[in-house]
Amino acid sequence: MMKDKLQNIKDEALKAIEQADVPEKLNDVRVRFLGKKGELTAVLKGMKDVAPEDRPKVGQMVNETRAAIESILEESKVKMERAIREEKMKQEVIDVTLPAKKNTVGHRHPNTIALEEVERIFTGMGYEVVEGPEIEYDEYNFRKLNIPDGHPAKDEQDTFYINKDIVLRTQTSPVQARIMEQGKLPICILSPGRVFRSDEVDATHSPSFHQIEGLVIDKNISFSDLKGTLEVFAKELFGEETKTKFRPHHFPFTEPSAEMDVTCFKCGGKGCRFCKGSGWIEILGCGMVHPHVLEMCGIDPEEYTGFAFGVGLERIALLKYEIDDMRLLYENDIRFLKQF
Ligand code: 2NL
Repeated sequence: MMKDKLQNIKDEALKAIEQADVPEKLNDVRVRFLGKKGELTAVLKGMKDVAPEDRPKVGQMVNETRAAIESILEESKVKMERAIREEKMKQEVIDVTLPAKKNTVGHRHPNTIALEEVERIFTGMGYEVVEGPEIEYDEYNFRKLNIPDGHPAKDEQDTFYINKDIVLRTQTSPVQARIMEQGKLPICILSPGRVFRSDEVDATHSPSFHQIEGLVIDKNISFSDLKGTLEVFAKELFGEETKTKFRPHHFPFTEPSAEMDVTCFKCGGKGCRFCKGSGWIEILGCGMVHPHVLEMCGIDPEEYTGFAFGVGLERIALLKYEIDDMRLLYENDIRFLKQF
């Protein structure tokens, strides 16, 4: 009788195990048959109704049944887990023969390439690169650079005013004026950075562009130092065969002032479409720092002299990469940018 009962429990358990399709259901089977309130445990609890001489035998049968159910449960669990893992592996398989994702690492903007080239040339000659604020006092942007009130450069048409004393800098010279004021001499610096003019956008103008200015101040600095330095710069940037030409010009902050032309690197000076037939290309403005500027920045012009120059970064980038429209530099069209 007891034997039949145990056999029934075992059959029931096996059926339940067979029907279990997830590990949680196997666990349910364990609880239902082997748990504290399980069917097999109930049989053990009913031992008191079994004749004492039969108890060891019944006990042994119960244990055997428990062991049998346990071992089948364990076996099913292992099988089920293996199946689950195999299914997962199948789904997560990596097809190493698929074409790789295109590597879209970018590169430096042509402006940045040109800037780093110019910086390389001047740091090689001992210049230190310095930066300063893009929003400046009128005082530093104009007055200390000998640009008095009423000067055309100060016209509202040309300058962005924050208020009557503060402007978006129209040049990077104020950075240099601040260095001069600190009073540590000699000075040999390069100040690149963004500048602003109230210009309409066209092929050669933008309300925001970049300038690289340089300033050297020491005892006995002369115009020949300026010429020699900028000639080295031109040769490094455009090639050893490049010739330079200085034309008199006017800037309020330098005296004398000049513009430097280089021989056209396309035709070597014979004249072509690129240099509009002249053989020369204008690349920068320069001059000896005006004594009044030195004075206003706390430097004695009797003791010290210096030269300064200013280059438009976009102009260099356009020339170097033969780009004919400045707007292309700002549109950030990847099809354009990836050519450089
Ligand atoms: C140009 C001309 C120039 C300077 C910038 C300068 C700075 C100080 C004192 C004197 Cl602190 N001069 N800078 C001098 C001459 C020309 O730039 O056409 N730039 C695009």
